[in-house]
Amino acid sequence: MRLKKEKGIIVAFDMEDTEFALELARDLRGARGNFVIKVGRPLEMRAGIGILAQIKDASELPIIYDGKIADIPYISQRIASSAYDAGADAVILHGFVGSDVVKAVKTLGKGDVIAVVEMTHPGSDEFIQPAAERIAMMVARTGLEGVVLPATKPERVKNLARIVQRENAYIYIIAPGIKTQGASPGDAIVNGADYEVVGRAIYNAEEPKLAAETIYSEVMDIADAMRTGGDAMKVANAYAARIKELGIEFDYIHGVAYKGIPLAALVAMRLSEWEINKRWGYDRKEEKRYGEEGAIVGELRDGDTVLIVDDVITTGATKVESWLKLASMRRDVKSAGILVAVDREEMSDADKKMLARYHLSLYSILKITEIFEFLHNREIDGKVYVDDGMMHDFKQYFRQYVPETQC
Ligand code: O7M
Repeated sequence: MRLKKEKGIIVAFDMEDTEFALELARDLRGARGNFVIKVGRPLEMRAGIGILAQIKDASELPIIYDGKIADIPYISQRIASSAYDAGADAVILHGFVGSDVVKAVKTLGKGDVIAVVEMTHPGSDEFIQPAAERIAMMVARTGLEGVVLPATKPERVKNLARIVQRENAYIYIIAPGIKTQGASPGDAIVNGADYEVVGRAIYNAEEPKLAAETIYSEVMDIADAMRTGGDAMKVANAYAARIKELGIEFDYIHGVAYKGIPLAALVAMRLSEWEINKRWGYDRKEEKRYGEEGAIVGELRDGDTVLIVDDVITTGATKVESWLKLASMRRDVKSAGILVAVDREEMSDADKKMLARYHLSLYSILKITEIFEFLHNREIDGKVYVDDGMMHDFKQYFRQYVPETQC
């Protein structure tokens, strides 16, 4: 079972009680959300490597063996091989040990290989951080499936994610340090990570399954809202209705990779049912290999007015990047603005000025505060998703992280 490049939570199984580990594995099998289990050395040392298969059977989830392998190529390969044979779908090794070790484990071809690029603890800044950019480049070029970046240092996640994804658009990024080490759920995902790793905040919680589900739900994801064809239609409908309601005029609708890609297609289809028949396209992530003409998929023409669609907006940086690419491809391209499902209301004045500079008007279907206010103490399918505690945390987050002018 390979890990997919999608948003989710990796639950760190660092507890030492085997029975409890198996109980949580069984609980996670039916939990709401996209979960993966990472087995660390504390549990493996207590229970033996056989615990991997037991947890896999109990949870039916992908299993990562986090041995943080850091030995010579021959030994690293043997450790990884034993872990795969015991049921691991992926293994974690240290990138700093060098490309020969990384290649040796990769050539086993037995499962995903994930390398630690930079770590969450302060000591990581002493020796690892100065080399992290080079480590990132090396592991991405070696064709590994995943990298570990520190959620506790969001700027580092952003920079390093850019480096690895420039080399390899399909690599997934996992980021530990959530809650107990100080990062908030979503901090790393907003900055380009795919999975966030959570250990103590789940396995030390009074109700670990509930804690896992709650943390998952804090990580907003439109993909979740579009899980089935019917749900995707509802989402497309909401976008299309908003376009009509606002009277946005455009010739071409562009989806920002990745979430904007299905959105552009679905919204264009939905609008065509209302006789609004427009061209649509999306970013090609591996553009460099194809040159300027291959930077997008879709037919953009000189003089087009472009509407950009995406799932959420945080700083707007990726939208500006997308717009500049489109504007440089054809003559006289004009902007009809950006439409997102959710405005996280986290844009600073500088971010807003940046959008204004390129005449990129921002439209959203919902604002994050509206969502929380709507869900607050409201029961949906027998469950209250935002109770007083979560509302309090949200307000605190908002006060702490959202630029002053927004509050
Ligand atoms: O949520 P916690 O703090 O209880 O656990 C964090 C987990 O992430 C734990 O399993 C650590 O080994 C791991 N981790 C870090 O905390 N920091 C890092 O820099 C790297 C990792 C990690 O997962 O590396 C693979």
